[in-house]
Amino acid sequence: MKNEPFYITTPIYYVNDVPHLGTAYCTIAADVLARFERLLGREVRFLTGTDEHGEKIQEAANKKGLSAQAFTDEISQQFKTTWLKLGITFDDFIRTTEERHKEVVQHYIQKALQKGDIYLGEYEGWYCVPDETFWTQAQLVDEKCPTCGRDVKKIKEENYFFKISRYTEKLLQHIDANPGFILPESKKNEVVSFLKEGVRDISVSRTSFTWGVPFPQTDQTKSQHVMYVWFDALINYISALSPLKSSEMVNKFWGTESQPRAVHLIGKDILRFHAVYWPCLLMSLELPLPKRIFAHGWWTIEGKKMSKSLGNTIEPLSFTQQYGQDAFRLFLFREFPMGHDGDFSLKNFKERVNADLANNLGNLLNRSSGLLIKHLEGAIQPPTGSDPLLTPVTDAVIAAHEYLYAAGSLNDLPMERFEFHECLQKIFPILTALNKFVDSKAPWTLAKDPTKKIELQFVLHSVLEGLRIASLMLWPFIPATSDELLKRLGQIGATECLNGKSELTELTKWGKGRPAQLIQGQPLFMRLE
Ligand code: ME8
Repeated sequence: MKNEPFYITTPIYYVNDVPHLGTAYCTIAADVLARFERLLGREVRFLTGTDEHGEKIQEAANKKGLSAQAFTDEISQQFKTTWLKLGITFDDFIRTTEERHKEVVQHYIQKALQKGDIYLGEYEGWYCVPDETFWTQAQLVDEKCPTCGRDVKKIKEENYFFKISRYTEKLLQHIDANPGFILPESKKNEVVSFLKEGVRDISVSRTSFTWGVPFPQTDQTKSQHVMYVWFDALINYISALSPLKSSEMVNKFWGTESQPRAVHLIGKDILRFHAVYWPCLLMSLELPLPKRIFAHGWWTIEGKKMSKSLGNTIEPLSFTQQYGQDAFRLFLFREFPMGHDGDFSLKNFKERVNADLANNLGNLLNRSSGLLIKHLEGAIQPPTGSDPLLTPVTDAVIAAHEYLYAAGSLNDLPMERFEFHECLQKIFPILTALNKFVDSKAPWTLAKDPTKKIELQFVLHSVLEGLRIASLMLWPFIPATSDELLKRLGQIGATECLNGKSELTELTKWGKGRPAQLIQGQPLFMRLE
């Protein structure tokens, strides 16, 4: 619904690494959804940021011979700059080392302590530093971390523990009552079985290092505890809404129990933290749960696990400088559904860009605008007339429109369920049908016969009308291309929807184009060899 607040978050990224394909994928996906919602007229808040505390970051800083603060300042800036250069439209960038975050973490922990949900104990077991995760002996696989396969270390230290079991039954009920809470379905099932097995109380503080948010001191301990990095990190989703200053942002973007607003997009590796620990902590704090947690799959590169040591990571900035941002953005969601794992290969990337963008979109624009300039003085009009050969085009427009903007309940569109792949599969048939229409009508032949001028007009105006609609629908995925195309066609573009002057769902119907003068330009996409 128009004007409704919408809150989308990415994970906050650890600063021991720089932006790569995996983090770019998640951030771009959140950007696509943020743009889609803004285009619909909603008031969007899009949060991303960096996760800067914990043992792993302290070790990484030591290795570089920098103070943890200097180290995190440097890498956090790198994330922010990369996202800005990639055209990511985040509204806020939170760093866990910021005062505004730390004070909220301490406030909430104090609250959970007062509630009696936190107690002092001793942890003895295994710890995976790269994943910042506690494991029991029985959970290890071949003595290694069961999720990342790396070495674990034995630790024994005083920790505060969170009585998570107090909330797991309530969480199971919530999951059951809210089918879209954890998506995709397969991930929901994983969470449910994990919960049903019974969850052990979890450490929420550490004592063997100091790089973290200081844990509120209690009478029971003399040691200085710092927050366990995951409990510090998860709170970012609310601390960024300044809950201690006023309840305005929290009410608006976090929402209420009956109208939750927050949508957390995460990778499948961090599902348990988001879908189990975080909701239980929120229940303890008596705060509403998020509306949705969506776990996306993992990318491999040319069939291999992406890793720094293999040197096969994709650096998003240099890749997009070479191949273009829109091509990259489209490819990420065009190949496979977001809940699946997928492989990034240059060959597939080039084939996809050539088929979808150079041929289907770019070449169609070139062909039709060339003829329009040559034979009709570049004059664009909404198409008048009819032809059964056009029906597959208008049918494809109706089908895409239905699916994108009206399917499901109004408040839960396929894009909001991260069905980006499926949405693209509804939009691209418009372009395929248009290309077929052009081929069968052969406007280059019509142009040779002066008695066929009306038909020629109808064909070219129809093609440009179809291109107008498809590019508006594609704007969240390929914003620069869409802006350029609509500018050349002299049509209302995203800006008018964003500033509330036009209604996207009206504008994307057949026949809503306006008379204009075509502006010719360079091909939008060159074929990649
Ligand atoms: O986990 N394909 O941060 P992070 C797809 N700080 N996604 C990938 C990927 C790949 N090959 N590699 C990594 C953290 N990712 C915590 C989050 S949130 C409160 C704290 C994704 O920098 C991964 O799935 O290790 C995860 O969602 C994200 O990158 C951040 O990972």
